[in-house]
Amino acid sequence: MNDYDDCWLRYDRADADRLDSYRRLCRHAYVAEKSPELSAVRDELRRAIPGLLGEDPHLWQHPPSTAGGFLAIGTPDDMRMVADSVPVDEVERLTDGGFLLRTVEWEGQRCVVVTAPTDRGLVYGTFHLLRLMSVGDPVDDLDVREEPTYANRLLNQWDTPFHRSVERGYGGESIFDWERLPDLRERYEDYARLLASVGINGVVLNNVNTEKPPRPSAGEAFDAFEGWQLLESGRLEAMTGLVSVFRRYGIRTYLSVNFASPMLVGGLDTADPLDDEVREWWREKADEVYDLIPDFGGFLVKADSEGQPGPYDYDRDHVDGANAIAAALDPHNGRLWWRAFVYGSHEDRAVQAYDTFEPLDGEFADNVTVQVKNGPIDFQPREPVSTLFGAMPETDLGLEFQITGEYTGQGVHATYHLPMWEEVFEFDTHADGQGTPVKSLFRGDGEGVVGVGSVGEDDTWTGHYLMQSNLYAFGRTVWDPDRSVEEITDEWVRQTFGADEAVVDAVSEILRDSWEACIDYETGGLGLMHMMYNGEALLENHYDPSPGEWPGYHGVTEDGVGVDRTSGGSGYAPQYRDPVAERYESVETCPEELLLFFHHLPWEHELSDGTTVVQRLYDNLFAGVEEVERLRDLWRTLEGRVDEKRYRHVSERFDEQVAQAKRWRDTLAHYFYDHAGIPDEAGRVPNR
Ligand code: GCV
Repeated sequence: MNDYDDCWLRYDRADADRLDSYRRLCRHAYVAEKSPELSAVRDELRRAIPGLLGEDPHLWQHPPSTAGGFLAIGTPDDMRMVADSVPVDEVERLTDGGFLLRTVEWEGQRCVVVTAPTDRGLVYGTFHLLRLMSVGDPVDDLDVREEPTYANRLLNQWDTPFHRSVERGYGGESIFDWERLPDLRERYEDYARLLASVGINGVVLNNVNTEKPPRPSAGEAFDAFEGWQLLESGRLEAMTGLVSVFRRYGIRTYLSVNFASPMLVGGLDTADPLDDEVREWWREKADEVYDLIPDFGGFLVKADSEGQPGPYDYDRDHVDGANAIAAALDPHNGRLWWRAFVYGSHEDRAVQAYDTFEPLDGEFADNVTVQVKNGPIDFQPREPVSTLFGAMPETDLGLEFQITGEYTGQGVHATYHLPMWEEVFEFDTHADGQGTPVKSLFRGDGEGVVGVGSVGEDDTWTGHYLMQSNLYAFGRTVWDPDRSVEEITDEWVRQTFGADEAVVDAVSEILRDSWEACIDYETGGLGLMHMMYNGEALLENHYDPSPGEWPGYHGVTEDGVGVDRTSGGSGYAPQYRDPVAERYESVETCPEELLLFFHHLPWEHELSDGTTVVQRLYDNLFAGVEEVERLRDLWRTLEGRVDEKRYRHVSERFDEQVAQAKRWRDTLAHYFYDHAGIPDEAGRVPNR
């Protein structure tokens, strides 16, 4: 028994009404044996069946003839019984990861068949079946056909090897004990299970920040192990066991690498991407990696951003930089993920990514994916979507979401990101005419969706029991962005907390309403953002309110609030296609929830319902706190219905969240009042 939580893979006893049928169909399992993935499937049945059915599974190496019913898991090639009972051509047409679940008659027995064209698909199909039983769905008449929407569904760990820390991680230290590799921990496998159970098929093991500036001068040693060192030969060898753990669950491994690796790891005196020796160094390094890890996914690079080196150091552009590394990966079918999160000369950072990358469309090598954050700033509680989506038709793009709650209350506040991700997915980019939502993009073989991870060594994994939901929801929505928020949330709650309808309703409501509450108390709404503490003293914590620090992000002055990002301002709005650009350009048509992101307006500007901007900001701040109090009270109704440990943990965090939300409300309300000089009509903002 581990101390840490099982999250949604609890496999508690199935509902009594279903138990007979589950036992009849799934207690006996005939599972193909040929691959590591199938041994993971068998292990999962050994874990799940005793819990769900209250009986040990009986695992067979041939179809049992007297069981009366059984579960069969294998490809049609693996098992004649499967080939005889499902339409093989339908299975073969499924994309990698896709699977079928069917309840069939076979030689007088009723059987559940899990089949797929690949072993990875069998892993997903097995987890799908176990999920159905965990939420109490019937399995005696199954006809399920599933395929992942995006080819690449990646997790980006921001785990920093030195000190085992996780940048912006609130679930404790990194679970990866780099110094002790090749020794493995059981936790690696449990993490791989969690990821595979929601369809993640790639993991970048280390932080995109692979170097901690400043670099020591020549002759001086680095004082700590840094991420770039994972490319050293000994480190790569030590990593192969960890890679196998993920491989068993159909997950490919990737590494974040430093652009200056030829110097740092290779001892060259340049990392110029057009230098022959540098290119040769990357080639040899890629060959070495693939010798050790033949199914290695590729590299991820953060270049020319926040102190990380990049092509600009050599007067080269991002195409030069990316293509040099991609060329080394290409013979091995490896992929380079190259982040668009770059800084530059613009006063308004929002315009930077598009200005830098859009002109380079069509120039990146075929095995480069440009990875773009969902919004133009930095994972704020609400941002408009990035203008790059749909703007680079000749380039493979990846969409980057943040699972961890860097700006949404971290490990303390219950802020569910799925409604935000749904808003992003549904946004119509008009890239290919009306009806080109974000979710319709990223469908190429080299494209996909990426989530910045949230787990750590804490017993809860994510630092907050309720925030395990973000990891779950990320995988499920990226598997199928058409699945509704309600459906995904309901699945998660039932697997995590059981079938008590009062619990299901309350937890679902808490999650559903939490994001809007956070926007209200952390920003006042209307598209304001980035008022978080960013100073050195608290390690740029991005948690406490500090609106005076970065006025450029919210544009608060004595005459008004908001940032002019129209064509007369920083020029961000015109980066969208029409009619989106036109909609944002005008104060009249700009949606209120983003109004101050695009426009600097007088404090007394009237909104559509006649309320002034400043009054709406006050109202939202107070409403946000009231909402969190309501959600806390809703959680309190669950005392005695949820186990004591999780009940108390969440209750304590809610108390802290309410206190912190009040701190935000009061700080921002005073800040607005100090600049606007206009009192709250309801008299709630006292003079200081
Ligand atoms: C990994 C923000 C975060 C940084 C993060 C960076 C990035 O600036 O605060 O911690 O660095 O984004 O996405 O690269």
